[in-house]
Amino acid sequence: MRKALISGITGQDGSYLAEILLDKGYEVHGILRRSSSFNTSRIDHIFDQLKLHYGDLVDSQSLSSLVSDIKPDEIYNLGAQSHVKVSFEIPDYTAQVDALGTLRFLEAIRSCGLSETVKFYQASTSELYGLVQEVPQKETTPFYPRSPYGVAKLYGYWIVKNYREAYGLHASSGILFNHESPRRGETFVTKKITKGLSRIKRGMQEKITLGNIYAKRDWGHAKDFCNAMWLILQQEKPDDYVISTDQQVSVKDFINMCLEILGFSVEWKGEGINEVCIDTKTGKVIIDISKKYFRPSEVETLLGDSTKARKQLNWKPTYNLKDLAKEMIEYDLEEIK
Ligand code: NAP
Ligand code: F7E
Repeated sequence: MRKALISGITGQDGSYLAEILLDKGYEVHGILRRSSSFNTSRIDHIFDQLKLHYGDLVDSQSLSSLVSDIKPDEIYNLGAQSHVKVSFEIPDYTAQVDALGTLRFLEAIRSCGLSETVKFYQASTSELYGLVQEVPQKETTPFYPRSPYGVAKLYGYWIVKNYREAYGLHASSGILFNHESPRRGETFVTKKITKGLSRIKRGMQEKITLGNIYAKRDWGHAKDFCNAMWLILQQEKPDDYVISTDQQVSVKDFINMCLEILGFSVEWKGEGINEVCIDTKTGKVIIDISKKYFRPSEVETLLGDSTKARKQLNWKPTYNLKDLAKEMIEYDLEEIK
């Protein structure tokens, strides 16, 4: 039986990837961070089928012990401080986990003498492109990260490439563009919108307050993107791949899509920080803007070109954005009930 070890198994992607690997018959091990309260809600439905171990990406010793005890065939490094805005507030910690955590994992593999047998997947990101140097962005597009998160992930990307070249490790990066799901963390913009608007619809909340609604993203479904992670590690040779839907919309477009799904009739008024969205039935402001949610340096636009993955991995997304938004809203409405 093939064995996989996942860091970040309690996160959005970790939970979908664990399901995919269990379905394929893997023995799935996951790294759990110690928390004062339960942090396994995304994997509770498969909890009994998983082998969970305490560990942390800032703790080299825990990574080495896990790698040497489990001797996994595949390692998926999904653990990260993954919030871009938060990375401006805790840049040192973000670098410790997202940059050096990747190095610690690679060193654990090397020091356990498993360089020739383990396949390593690195959760890389479209945030590497930041202030985009080319449209659309593909594997050869120069990087220009715009946040401590992006810079930390840039180190992760390069150290993976270096260990591949220096030690022959089967180590690959998936450069994934934004991907969402009902399990998305509540402080990311799509979930904040679907959950907030669902609560407003049910009369449980007055309004949501957002930041830059003119930022554009290439949003896909986490399930589709986690399938790509597995495909990347099944390739004979390690390599880096952009994974994206190759379509772009603004945050405001996504809001309007969700408003339509929920049956709101609205009017947008004002500009910049004074822009508001008014529910025309009640006359109430349901969305406003605050500087609080703007970033010190923003990634204004991201659009992927996933031709390489589509050709070499035979991968393509199966969800469109409207189906994704509907699935998120249905989940949120059900949860509110
Ligand atoms: P997420 O929901 O925020 O999950 C992050 C996971 O990392 C959680 O399991 C978290 O544990 C764990 N973690 C945080 N700090 C850790 C540490 N010090 N040691 C060990 N584990 C730690 O993120 P996601 O959306 O699933 O993303 C998965 C990965 O893909 C991340 O590396 C992210 O940066 C990257 N990525 C995400 C996207 C996207 O759009 N979702 C796009 C490109 C790349 P707790 O549950 O205990 O907090
Ligand atoms: O922001 C704007 C915000 O936080 C998207 C992570 O998974 O994807 C994610 O990073 C956009 C930004 O995702 C609010 O300024 C407006 O332009 O949902 P987000 P992100 O920063 O793109 C990448 C690929 C990753 O790798 C990351 O790990 O939406 N925005 N108003 C807002 N964003 C948030 N969070 N909250 C707002 O109120």
